[in-house]
Amino acid sequence: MTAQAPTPTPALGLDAPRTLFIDDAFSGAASGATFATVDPSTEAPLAEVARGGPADVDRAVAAARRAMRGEWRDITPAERGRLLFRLADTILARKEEIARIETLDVGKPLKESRGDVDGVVATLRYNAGAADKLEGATIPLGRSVIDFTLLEPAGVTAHIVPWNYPLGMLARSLAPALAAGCTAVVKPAEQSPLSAVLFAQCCREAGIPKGVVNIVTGYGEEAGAALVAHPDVRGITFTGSVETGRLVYQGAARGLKPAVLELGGKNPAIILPDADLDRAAADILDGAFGNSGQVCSSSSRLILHRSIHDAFLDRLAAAAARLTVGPGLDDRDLGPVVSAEQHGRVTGYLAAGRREGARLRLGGGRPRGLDRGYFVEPTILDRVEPGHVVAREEIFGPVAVALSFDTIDGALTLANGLGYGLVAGVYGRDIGEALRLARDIEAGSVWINGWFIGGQQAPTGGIKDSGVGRERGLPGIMNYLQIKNVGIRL
Ligand code: TXE
Repeated sequence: MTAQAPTPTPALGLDAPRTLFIDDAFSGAASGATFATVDPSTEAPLAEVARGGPADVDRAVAAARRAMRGEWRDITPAERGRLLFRLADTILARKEEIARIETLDVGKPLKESRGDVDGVVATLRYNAGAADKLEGATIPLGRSVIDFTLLEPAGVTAHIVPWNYPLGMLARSLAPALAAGCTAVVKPAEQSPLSAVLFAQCCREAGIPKGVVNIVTGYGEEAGAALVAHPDVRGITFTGSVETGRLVYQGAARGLKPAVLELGGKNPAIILPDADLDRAAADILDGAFGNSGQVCSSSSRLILHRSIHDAFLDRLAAAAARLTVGPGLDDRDLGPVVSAEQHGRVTGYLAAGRREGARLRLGGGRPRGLDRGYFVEPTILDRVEPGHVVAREEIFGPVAVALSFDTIDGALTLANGLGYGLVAGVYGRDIGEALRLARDIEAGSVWINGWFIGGQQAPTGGIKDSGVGRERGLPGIMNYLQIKNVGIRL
């Protein structure tokens, strides 16, 4: 990204890059620095954004800390819930505008961005409904003591958000934090900060009290790292790469802060010989190529029984060949990947796959007629061996890799053979077999005969290198609560 002269960002209703939202007011960075976001469909600069740094983070955390002690602390949990419901309604009323910005900034087709906004609304409503149902417990210590627990908000929380679902990931952690009574400082990804600015506008419109939600746009190593290190931040939620996740966790450990980390995956989809191949292919199509494969829980690693290997890939390749690719606003099946850097990363993996001897079953290049923009064809790599780089590393692009197995133990060894452990899928008609695999697969979620099963209610998260902790559902709210025990001797 180049530092250019600040340009107006009329798409956001701003006449200057005042994209920091601190204490209910929009401002530029203390340093005056800005950076440009780029439209991945055209490679043209899209908007100029404030490049927040440590001084801005200090100001945002101070605002969040003041809010923790003010009006926000004193309103009832039911009222907190009502405010979150109102925020959901405000966002829904601006759905088209928000979806359009998300599409311009990330490149995803409009229908996906609209779906993302619906998901944000559902997240806010789920957590809004839970705000006044967070109950402590009474602990039986005998007749001479009354002992109970209080669930108290953790305090100021930091939310470091990735670029694949900018608003979705923001809401996934912010909504439960607010439901729990915390305040927040959000650091959107530098590739896709614009929808967070609209979110801030919605917070204002919905009457979220001053300082409860603060947003600092900027780079990870500057604003993100300052937020992690800030002594007044009492909890961190991070979604992103394993590498950065380790840094964030180290920073959290230095400050003895709890951290929730979601770090992606290389998710195995095991297709058993008796699977319904048509249904499995339809699911995997969506799981591997939706959002151009930039999904932590994508079905990116196909583990196919040798007897149905070709029959399955024929179906998947036929369906994937029909997918249309184009600029996000044209609303085709796939948009570009998010950035030049990500495009380089994905095409680098495709070259590595070819070098290592994988066979290109579909795609592998730039879609015809799209000379500009960070586009990659839907791609299937076949004859991939477990040791290949493309079988081991998260590609995070529209690329599925296919491996073969002969026995259930062989499938399990492949599935569990990597450091990742986010989600896994099993397709087969023998539900006993599928459940045995679900038991033995090392992953935070296992889906049987379906992909992307879940919603606001179902906890999600990784084991091993895929992360620490769970988000969504009631466990997702517990991340933002402290348990205080009170004992009374009678
Ligand atoms: O991630 P980073 P990148 C994976 C995916 C992708 C790769 C790299 O494989 O190809 O990661 O993407 C902030 N302290 N995922 O480089 O660096 C950064 O500003 C604090 C998987 O974009 O992890 C952004 O807001 N924060 C994934 C966020 O971290 C820092 C989603 C994520 O950026 C920081 C995205 C620092 N030192 C990428 N450095 C998923 N799990 O879904 C950066 N950041």
